[in-house]
Amino acid sequence: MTDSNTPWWKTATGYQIYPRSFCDSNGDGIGDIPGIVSRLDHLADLGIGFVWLSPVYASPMRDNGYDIADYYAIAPEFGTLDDFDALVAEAAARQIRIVMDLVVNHCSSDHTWFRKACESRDCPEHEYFYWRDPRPDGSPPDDQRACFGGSAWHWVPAIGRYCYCHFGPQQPDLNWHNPALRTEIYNMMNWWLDRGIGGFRMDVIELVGKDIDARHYYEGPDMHRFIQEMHRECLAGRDIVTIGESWSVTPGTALDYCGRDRGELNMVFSFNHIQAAWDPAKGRFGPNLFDLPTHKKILADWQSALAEDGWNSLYLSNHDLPRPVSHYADDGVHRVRSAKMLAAVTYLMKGTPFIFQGEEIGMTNARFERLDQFQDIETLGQFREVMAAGGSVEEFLAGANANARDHARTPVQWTADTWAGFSTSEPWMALNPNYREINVAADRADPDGVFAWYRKLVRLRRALPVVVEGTFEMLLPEHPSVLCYVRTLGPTRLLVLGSYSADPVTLPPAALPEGNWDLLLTNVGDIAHVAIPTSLPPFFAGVWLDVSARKTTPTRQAAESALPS
Ligand code: TEU
Ligand code: CA
Repeated sequence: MTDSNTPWWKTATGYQIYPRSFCDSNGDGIGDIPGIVSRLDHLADLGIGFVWLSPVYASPMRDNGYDIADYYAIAPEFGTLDDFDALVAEAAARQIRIVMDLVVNHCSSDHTWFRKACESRDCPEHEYFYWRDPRPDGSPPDDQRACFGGSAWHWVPAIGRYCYCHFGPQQPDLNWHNPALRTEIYNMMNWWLDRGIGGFRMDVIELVGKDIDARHYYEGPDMHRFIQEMHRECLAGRDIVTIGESWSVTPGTALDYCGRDRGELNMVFSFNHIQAAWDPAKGRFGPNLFDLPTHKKILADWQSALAEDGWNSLYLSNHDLPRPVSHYADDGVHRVRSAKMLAAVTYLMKGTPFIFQGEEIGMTNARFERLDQFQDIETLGQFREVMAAGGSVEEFLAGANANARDHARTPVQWTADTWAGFSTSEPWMALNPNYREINVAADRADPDGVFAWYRKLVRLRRALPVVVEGTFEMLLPEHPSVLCYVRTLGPTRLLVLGSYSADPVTLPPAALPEGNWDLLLTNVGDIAHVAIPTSLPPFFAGVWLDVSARKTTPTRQAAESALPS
């Protein structure tokens, strides 16, 4: 076991819940908080230590909760504050913390602050937002585009000015340069932290320090100053975890956010490995350009950058991303093997794993044939942009089918029953038709299923200090279809190998390090205690322990205790 000085969030595994699509308890077709409570035993069985709960605050749901209208209220469709407190208590009874999503770069245009701001230039709330006068011809101050399409400048006739909206026209950016606004945010954060939550995932925290006149949005000049102030006012001294989402952070800037002496955050969610597979011009709606050597280089750079300070988050999936088996491997004949391989190579690196709901049973992308099947504000907004620029529907649909955020938001498939056990009525979003074959009940009934494999990985993390504390060395960096690395802690070495190929792969015998390698886990049959094969079946994965360490440390026994038969 790791020593007592290791923070809980380094040995724990996280699990992201997108509440709208997780589990519906009252038959309205929308996931809710009591639905989450009803599934906590599933999470406890998986062995996770905390939940990242996507927003449950009051919201008009134009961006499914990432547009908050009241930071102190629970959206009625998700439940009540009492339901939320019950979730925190029931989760704690299972040693699971609830980490909330903090969305404070912007709020909803339905928020009282914005309503007041649009009534008068003189009220204090007016300066909670970024306003600029129109150009002489009445047009927006500049040509900045919004993430979800259209101009980033939203005209408010009653005020005769434009308001800055980085994402959607009903998501006005909060003016973090206003100390009164920051005080409102800190008071709200402390109110939730005092309710016993386990921390915050911070939505696009990279944007809070923006200088809009200089058009410097990402990692702006005041971002670190604000995060450090937030740390002093809200985070310091609390036994919590904080993870900042940043689409611009790099290995070169990561320690500025999460270095141990920075007084800022514990981790960042970076997207270098995600955007490397995106078309530079078309972004997520272009073709999938995934390339394993590029992917490995990025992962290795992040492991190296945070080897001695800071801490990595490890993930392939979240509510904004396609399902990993479909995006990186095979969601057909080798789906189960692919799900296991991707999890092993991703979650045994140095850092904290984040499992996204449904990933633990190998859920796949849906098949959207028509545009009207998409519901995400970004998909629909970017479709309008692409069409206005003369793009083709077919091309956009192909890109959206590969990479739209909607894939992650189809309801979790609990059973093969009507509505997949997600609800007793038609869900808000169509189920993936494969729920009859791919569902929690069926997968958990299989001792060799995806869930059983994830469960073993989570336990391995807790049982073997080398997983949490060991160094990381990427092997075969240039190999086109094999990801292989070794973790080392004193005499203990763990070797992890995965093949991304749909065809058998033969490794040169000298490719792998010397060692008395004893097989701990494999996704192909039960090849117990076999040395590392040089001929790898499609989407093969294996985890080995160097048993020459056995004589000196109880690693093997610890591993076996974590890997129930
Ligand atoms: O996402 C940040 C974000 O910028 C992504 O939406 C990204 O820009 C886009 O998908 C690129 O194609 C966060 C949340 O995770 C997302 O769900 C919200 O919609 C967004 O912020 C606004 O709060
Ligand atoms: Ca419901």
